Amino acid sequence: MSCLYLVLLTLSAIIFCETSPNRTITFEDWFNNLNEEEIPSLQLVHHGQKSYYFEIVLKANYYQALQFCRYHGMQLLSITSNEENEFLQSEIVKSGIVDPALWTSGTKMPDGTQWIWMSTGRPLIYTNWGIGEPNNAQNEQCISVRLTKQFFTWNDLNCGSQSYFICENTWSKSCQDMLEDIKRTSIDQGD
Ligand SMILES: [Ca+2]
Repeated sequence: MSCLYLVLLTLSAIIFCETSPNRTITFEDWFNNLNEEEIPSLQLVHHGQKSYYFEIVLKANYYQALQFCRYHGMQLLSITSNEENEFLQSEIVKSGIVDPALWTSGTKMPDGTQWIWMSTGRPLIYTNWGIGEPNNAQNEQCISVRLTKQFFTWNDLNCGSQSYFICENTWSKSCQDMLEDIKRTSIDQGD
């Protein structure tokens, strides 16, 4: 995705501030109603050098979640630090989504043993598995995150499970500077 496109996407999100519809839609609903001439902008949350999109209406399996994120020029989530993990936890707390799992791009599908982030191809360094996880309870090769009343932890799940998910974009430094300029200008103009 080009830097210009990222900036335009962000501008669209700032200007239109779309909110999620108050209904659950299926992945098939979404896919069957795609309009290639008018790809909707997503409401992004910016943090550090990443932007995130929290999909908490549409449920999808792991592969469909990958597809959705790529359709919007994004990647399915990767988590590389405790600081990032804590930010994601705080955002999910704000969203009020307690209990449902959300897909990340974490998986061991390539060789069945090594956990990687599919979005970057890199192995997991930082982890935040729940107690007893990963347990491969039901042929579980994909990683979800989940907020319970007490904990925000990772769990391996069957990749065919239906879950919400989080997409991400990683910004270059120059893009980040442009984004900060746009936000400052937007605030100065009282938008
Ligand atoms: Ca598990």
